[in-house]
Amino acid sequence: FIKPVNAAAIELRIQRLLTKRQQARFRVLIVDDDVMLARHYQLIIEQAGMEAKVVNDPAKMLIGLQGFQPDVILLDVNMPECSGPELAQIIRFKDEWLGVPIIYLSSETDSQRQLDALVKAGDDFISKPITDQALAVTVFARAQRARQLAEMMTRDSLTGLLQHATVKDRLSDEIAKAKRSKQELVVAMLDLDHFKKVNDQYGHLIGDQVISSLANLLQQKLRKTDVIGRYGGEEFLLALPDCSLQKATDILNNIRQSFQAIPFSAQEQSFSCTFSAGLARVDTQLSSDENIERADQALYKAKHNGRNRVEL
Ligand code: GH3
Ligand code: MG
Ligand code: MG
Ligand code: MG
Repeated sequence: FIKPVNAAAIELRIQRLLTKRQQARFRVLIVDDDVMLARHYQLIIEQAGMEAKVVNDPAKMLIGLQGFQPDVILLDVNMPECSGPELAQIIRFKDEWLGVPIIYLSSETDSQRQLDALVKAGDDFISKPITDQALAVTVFARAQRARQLAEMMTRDSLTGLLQHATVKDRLSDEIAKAKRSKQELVVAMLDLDHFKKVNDQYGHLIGDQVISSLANLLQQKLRKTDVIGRYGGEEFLLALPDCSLQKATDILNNIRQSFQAIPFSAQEQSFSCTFSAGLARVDTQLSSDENIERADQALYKAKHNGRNRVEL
């Protein structure tokens, strides 16, 4: 029943398609009450270089989702206790799973019933028979697209930096890591100085260019392991792992001076811009919000003490 797949060729092609960021293998959750069939799909998916997990009991699907965090769900349509479309509706009910593609895989050939399933919830309908290779490639393409979109959602569109919610999540991750490794972690909050004046004088588009320039500079000057986010309009949140307060102060002062030296031009005038920064050594006993609050207080001090400076 389980026949070998021409998987080596598929896997080779797939691995070449993967970019560096996507190297974590795609995860596929297979929900099918037919144990043998589900196992067969699992083999096809695994042989094509992806990870697969099988859930035979629809009641256990949510646990499967939670633990496995799939990139794609391959869903049977006809199951005794709960139909595929009903399950898909339950999945779609949770924001957390909104972006995960649901592909029905069934021998249902009635197009009206296929349509009904897709209208309820779900993204694709694969009707059998389908070749192993076509199944693997379809699932792979869906997973790849879902990853790209998920990655895009974490980024701020103007600067390409992590957006507000994501940078907060990453800070929490770093705090947990620092707690385990007992390494120093610094959190920093940056805010452009008198930015309202830049907007008022030169317009919002020029203001946006200033924001982008600072974002580029931060990406150039900081390490790959540092976390850089656009926290708000002209505010940036950084997490610098394995870094002392002194080192962080030096780094931020260096960036501050480089930024100040960038010439912007608008309306046949040249102008420069500055930012202020507040730093705090992360206290792993405190929440990420409380740590951000401490960096914010230091930022307030930098503003109060005249701007264009770094304070603790
Ligand atoms: P301070 O030195 O005290 O920070 O003065 P400020 O004028 O920079 O004051 P504040 O930080 O409160 O003001 C932020 C301003 O930044 C308000 C808003 O017009 C502008 N801003 C926020 N987001 C954007 C954006 O995405 N693009 C542009 N061009 N301006 C923005
Ligand atoms: Mg079935
Ligand atoms: Mg501000
Ligand atoms: Mg400001």
